[in-house]
Amino acid sequence: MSKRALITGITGQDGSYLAEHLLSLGYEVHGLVRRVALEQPQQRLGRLRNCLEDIHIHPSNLDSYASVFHVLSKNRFDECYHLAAQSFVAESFSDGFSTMATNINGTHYILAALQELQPDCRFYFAGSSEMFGKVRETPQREATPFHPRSPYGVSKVAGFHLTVNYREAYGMYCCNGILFNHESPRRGFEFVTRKITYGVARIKSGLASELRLGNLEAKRDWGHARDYVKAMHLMLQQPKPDDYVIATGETHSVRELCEFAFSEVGLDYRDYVRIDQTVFRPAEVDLLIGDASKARNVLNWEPRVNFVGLVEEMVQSDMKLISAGNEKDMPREVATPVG
Ligand code: NDP
Ligand code: GDR
Repeated sequence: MSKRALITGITGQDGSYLAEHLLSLGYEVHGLVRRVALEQPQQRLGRLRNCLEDIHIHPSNLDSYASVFHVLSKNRFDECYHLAAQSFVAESFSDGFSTMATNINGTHYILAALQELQPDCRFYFAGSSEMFGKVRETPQREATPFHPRSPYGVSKVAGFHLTVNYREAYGMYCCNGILFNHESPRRGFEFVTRKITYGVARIKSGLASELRLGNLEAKRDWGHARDYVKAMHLMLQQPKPDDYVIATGETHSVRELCEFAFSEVGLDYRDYVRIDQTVFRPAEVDLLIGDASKARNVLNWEPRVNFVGLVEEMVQSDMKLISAGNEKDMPREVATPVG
């Protein structure tokens, strides 16, 4: 009998790759999807175009316990990957309340409903390197203390501890992935990697003449989403539940990212990048670099794509997107207003 998995946030970057990965392993894949997405399938289900026919969609909103409870009372799952969240750090400064509500309550609703209805279902929580924030040690590992720097980071620390608490209090199989930044051609346009690679493609194609960015000195450990969803699955296959850092162990600044991305199409970023003070955040996470030794040793997990490969893939994909004139996939403008 094939295993059944539920993915919250299946319409997002990670949800789409995870759905494809689990299908390739023979899973029956179910996803929670907001009703508004079902009403605009072209735009909102676009990342699922490769597998939409093969998955089971349940309309549900994380903001309602009743809606989560309803789905879990009607369907049994072996594994639940809880990926849904307001995931844009900058937006969490603009509206910390809704980020907290979705990210903390949403996680609590899923855990509480699972405990009530199917406590044997294995649970994965999408924790984040943003929990380390103002880092206390470098590189960051599972034992590094948290010091979040945004409402988003605070919400993920709360989700992390809720997950540990359900594991300890009720003996449930609950794992935290502490994933460092991971990107892909399916990344949202508001995140800096995609903003840059799409901006590069627009400039190269003559559709734009500049790219406005904020802090170029921030450093991140960027990996590929396709590699990272495999680690999520591996975490739920172990004899005991645990928490794991997933990272490449390489760090680069936003400036280096610009340098690589522009040079991929033969341009010099200094001719096009303009600094926009409105894009700076009230509190910044300056440096992230992860130590994924535990995942390497216990899960036998290794990232396949490095920074250069990732940037190349994203730039080439955005060049193709623009040359195909695929308007429906494009945002009206690249610049994102952030607090
Ligand atoms: P995305 O922003 O691409 O996807 C977020 C998903 O959450 C979407 O499917 C979205 O649905 C859904 N969602 C948001 N709010 C609600 C709600 N109220 N009810 C139901 N669904 C909701 O994120 P990623 O795929 O990049 O990330 C997946 C998870 O991993 C997130 O929790 C993120 O915080 C975390 N994470 C991501 C990292 C990264 O680098 N990508 C690193 C570490 C952690 P809709 O399409 O309807 O908006
Ligand atoms: P992050 O990703 O905040 O690390 O969260 P993002 O790509 O938004 O920012 C990375 C760094 O780039 C700097 N930056 C800019 N960022 C954006 N978005 N737009 C700009 O114009 C810009 N200019 C500079 C930022 O200040 C920051 O330092 C991502 C999300 O996926 C989270 O959900 C996830 O938990 C973490 O990664 C790990």
